[in-house]
This record gives sequence, structure tokens and C-alpha cells, in this order.
Amino acid sequence: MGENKPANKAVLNWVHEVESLTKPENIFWCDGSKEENDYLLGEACRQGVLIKLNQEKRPGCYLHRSNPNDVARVEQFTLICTPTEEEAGPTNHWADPAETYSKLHGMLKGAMRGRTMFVVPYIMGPVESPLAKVGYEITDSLYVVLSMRVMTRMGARASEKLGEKPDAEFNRGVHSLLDVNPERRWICHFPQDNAIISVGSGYGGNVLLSKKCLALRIASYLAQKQGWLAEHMLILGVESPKGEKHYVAAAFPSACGKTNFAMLIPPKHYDGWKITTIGDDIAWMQIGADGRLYAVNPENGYFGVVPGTSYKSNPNAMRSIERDTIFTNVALTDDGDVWWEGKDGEAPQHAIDWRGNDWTPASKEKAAHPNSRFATPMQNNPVLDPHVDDAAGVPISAIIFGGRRSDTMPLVFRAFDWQHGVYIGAVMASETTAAATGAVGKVRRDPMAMLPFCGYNIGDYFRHWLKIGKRLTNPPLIFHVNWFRKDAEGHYLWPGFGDNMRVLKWIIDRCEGRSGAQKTAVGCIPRPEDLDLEDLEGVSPEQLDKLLAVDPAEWEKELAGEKEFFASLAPNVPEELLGQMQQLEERLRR
Ligand code: GTP
Ligand code: SPV
Ligand code: MN
Repeated sequence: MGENKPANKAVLNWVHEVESLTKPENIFWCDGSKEENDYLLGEACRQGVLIKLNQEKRPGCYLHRSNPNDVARVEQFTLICTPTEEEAGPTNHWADPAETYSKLHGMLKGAMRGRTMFVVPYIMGPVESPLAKVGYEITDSLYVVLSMRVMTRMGARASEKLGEKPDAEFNRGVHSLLDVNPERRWICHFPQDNAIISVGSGYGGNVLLSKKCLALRIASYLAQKQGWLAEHMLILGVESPKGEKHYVAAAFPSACGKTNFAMLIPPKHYDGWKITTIGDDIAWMQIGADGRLYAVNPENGYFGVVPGTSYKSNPNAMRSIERDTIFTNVALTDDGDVWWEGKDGEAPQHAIDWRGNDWTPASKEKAAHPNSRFATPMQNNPVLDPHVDDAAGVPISAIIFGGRRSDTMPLVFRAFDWQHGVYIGAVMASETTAAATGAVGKVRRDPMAMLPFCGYNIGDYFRHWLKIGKRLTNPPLIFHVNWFRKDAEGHYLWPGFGDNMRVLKWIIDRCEGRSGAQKTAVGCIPRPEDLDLEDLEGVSPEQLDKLLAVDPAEWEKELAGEKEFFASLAPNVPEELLGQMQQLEERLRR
């Protein structure tokens, strides 16, 4: 066990360098086998990294508690280390590569003394996809190793795919917990070197280097150079009773509904309709020979938000996490099961909260952290799409942008064309959530849901999107949705979840050229009669009008916010987008 050394000399040399620096007690070369996983799970329980849950209730399930100072992504300590600050751009935290390497190497010196260093080979993307990438993550965290096996195609097949050629391209990821000290926590990206170094954290997006670090920040940098897209998007399939099938990709910011939308169950009267999941967080997309956009999900699992997940809101997620799941920062019940706010049924009379303290329904603290997560293999999803492993990916009919906006943004609207759609994505905004440290509920601009994940200059990223549009002879239609608009009392106007199918149906019908809409200053919006409202409960005609309304005063404010955002990115905003902004202003004034 632990002897699965890859043949590639470049990998061996690099691992040796990291070993010389960090001085681990031993090296464990992972092969991704079930035996290895069983052994490491046992070790993790023995060391207190994981708690084994009640195996009758939740076979193969474990609970991890991260350090309470370490429960979310840390954007202010996430660095893009390009040769010039200009390349990282105004929305990233930049640092000089040489200085940062030297600072990190200082912290890593002897950091693994007395510990095991794991070498985790993995593939992102369907193994035969031209977009597939090999990475290695070196880590001193068992939680990372075990999570990487869920979240990626991890193991010996990655080394086989890489082969022996010394110049074969692979991502070099180094992670060390150090002393899990927020003052020595840095998530650093070196796009030019295809390298990542992460120290001082043991939490999700900071340490599963395959995910946000490689599949978004580094991949977006490569995608711009190579002419494809790496996006913070779910991918779902919709099949009608007639057998028409469409795929849709949607970018919503962190904790704004991607996982839920990707596996939604339509209302009862959608007899014969099927929703299937390709991915719930990340899409890699390239242009096909037919001029359409084709998407793959680079991941192998879901690292999903737990609170609010129930058999009522997301039955497919609930069924996925019945087994083989690593829970992080949820509550532990007295019978060895897990609990969280928003789960079905009554709260337990007693539990151990995410910090490890006694909890009762009278406690003021939450039992589960608002950013508590599950890591579950996608194979557990009852509605996994049969084409999830296809090398070519699936053709995308529509791209949806969306945010968490309590006002201004209608339930849904369609962009007039690709350029207008890119503008809508570029200026989209959302209330911040617990997925990153910092204030929650503050509206901020989050272009294409990529603000924390774009690995290069955001102006160049917009330009790249415009260029891709010019190459697509058969581009997806672009939409914007908002499930989170509220009434004057602060209640959601829209029931959301499964009822989002009604909006998706309007979108799909539009792709088929058959749904009605009204042209407004901001885009094409369905009238109430254009939406399927059969059996829709709890939405009065007045509420529906409010959901679909374009309020001139709200849009006046919105436009000012969009202008301010572009001004903050000057001078690198593409002319076309400035033109779009001007056209929006003219339409609003009319
Ligand atoms: P990341 O994994 O952080 O990228 O998030 P995500 O975009 O996948 O978000 P997710 O689907 O996990 O949803 C986050 C939270 O929003 C959960 O608490 C959901 O219950 C809630 N949510 C999701 N969809 C809806 C919806 O349609 N309406 C309302 N009101 N809440 C929703
Ligand atoms: C997000 O924050 O968008 C996530 C969770 O998907 S993490 O992997 O922690 O970034
Ligand atoms: Mn995400």
C-alpha cells in the first residue's frame, strides 16, 4: 500500500523536491483503489480526522469537523501570481511569483516533519476528452486525499494517462495544513507554471486543488490561451415527453442554487419530462465542428451546500448523500446520524454541533455551519446523465446567468444576442453568501459568477467571451434568472426549486423558437400567459407581475451600479460592452 509511484520522471523529480523541502516522515503514493480508501478511512477515524457515522443509517458515510477558523474560501488570501500585476487584473489579488514562491517555501520548510506526505494523482474531465487534464496534489491531509477520491477521477489511471514523456503537461499542486492558522493561510496560483501552492487551510475550495484552483483559476487562464471556456457553471439535460433533448449550462455564484437546479424534480404535471445532471459546479466548454458549444464536467463528485437540503427541496441530493459521503461541519445526532438546519422532520432534542459542542433546539448557535458541505460521488445521483463520461461533451442550447437579488432582477429574461448576453453576464451581481469568509448578504458584482475564480484579467476574460461568440456559428441563447426576488415584507416571491422547471421550460421552448415574450429595455421577458402556471401554488397574479416587472427606479440604480463597476475596471473593458451599456441606458431612457 502507498507504493504506486508513477513512471514519469518529471513527477518523481518534483515530488522529490517537495520532499526535500517539507521533510515528511514518509511518502504515500496513492493508487485510488478501494482497499487503499478503506485503509485511509480507518486511519482518518483513528486519528480523529473523521467520525464514522451510523453505518446502518448511512453506509460509507463520515463526518469531518474543520477548524472553526477555517470554514470557507478565503478570497483575500487567494493570490494570482502572474509575472505582471496587469495580467491578474483589477479583480484579483496579485503577488510577484518569485517573492511568493520564496515566502511559501519558507513556510513549507520542514512543514511535514513527523507526518505522511500523500501524492494524489487525478484526472479532470472524461478520461478521453481532449480537454482532460492530469494533476498531482501533494498533501499532508487525509481529509484531502479521501475527498479527492470522491471529487476527481483519482488514482493510477491518471499516471497512466500522463505517460512517461518528460515534457507531458501536468498540474503541480502542493498543500500543507501547517498549523491551520488564518495568518499563515495562502492559496496561490502560478498560471504560467501550471502550479498551485496552498497552505494553512484544511477546507474545501482552499485545499481540494482540483476544483476552484485548477478547474477554474488555472483552467480559465489556459482556456483563454487555447480558445475554450472554463466556467463556474452547472450542466443539465432536459428531455421532453416527445424525446427532444437539450442541455443547458448555468452560472450562479457560490451557494446560489447550481446544485439544486442541476438535479431538480419538475412539478407533478410534467409527466414524461426528465431532468438529468452532467455537473453541478464547473463546466469546460469548447467549440464543436458544427459551430455549437460542447460542455464536459471536469469533476467526479459534488461538494454541495448542506443547509436547506431536504427531501422536499432536493430529493436527488438527499438520495445521493444516503451513502459513501463525507460530510463537513454538520451536526452529529445521538444515534450517529447527521443533522442540519432545513433537513426534513423535527430537529433532534440533542446533538453535537459543527464545533463539537452540545446542542439543543434551544441553543442560539446553528447546529450545522451555514457553509457545511457534503462530498458525494456523482455516481450516487439518481438522475446522472448517461453522457457524463462522453469525451466530446454535450451540446449546449442555452446559457443562463443568475444571482441572488432581492430586488430589480426579473424572474427571467432573454438577451437579444450573444454580445448583449455577454454584457448581462459581465455586470451580473449577487448577494454574498457563507461560501466565502466575510460579510453575507451584500450585493456585489460577480461577472459570470467568476469573480473569485477568473485566473487572469477580467477585461481580457470578457474579450475572450466575445471572441468565442464570433466563432460560434450556432451559439447558445443567453438568459438571466433570479429565484430570489422578495416582496416588501422580505418573503421570496417565487417558490423556487422544482418550480424552476417552469422557467426552464420557457427557456427550452425559446430555443425551439416557440415561447412568447415581451420586449423590454432589459431583454425579452415572458408575460404571465407565456409561462406554465398550472398548479402553481402560493404565487398570486400580483406577485407574478412583481416577479416579471422591470421597475424604472430600480433599474436606474442598477445601471449606476453597472457603470460604477465598469469604471472600476477601466481602461480594460471591451468597447462592445461599453456600447451595450450605452444601448441599455438609451432603452431605459426611452
Ligand atoms: P456552490 O457549491 O457554493 O457553488 O453553490 P450552488 O450554486 O451549487 O448552490 P446550492 O444549489 O447548493 O444552493 C445554495 C443554497 O440556496 C441552498 O441553501 C439552497 O437550499 C438554496 N436554494 C437553491 N435553489 C433555490 C431556489 O430556487 N430558491 C430558493 N429560495 N433557495 C434556493
Ligand atoms: C463555491 O464556493 O463556489 C464552492 C465550494 O463550490 S468550494 O469548493 O469551497 O469553493
Ligand atoms: Mn462553486
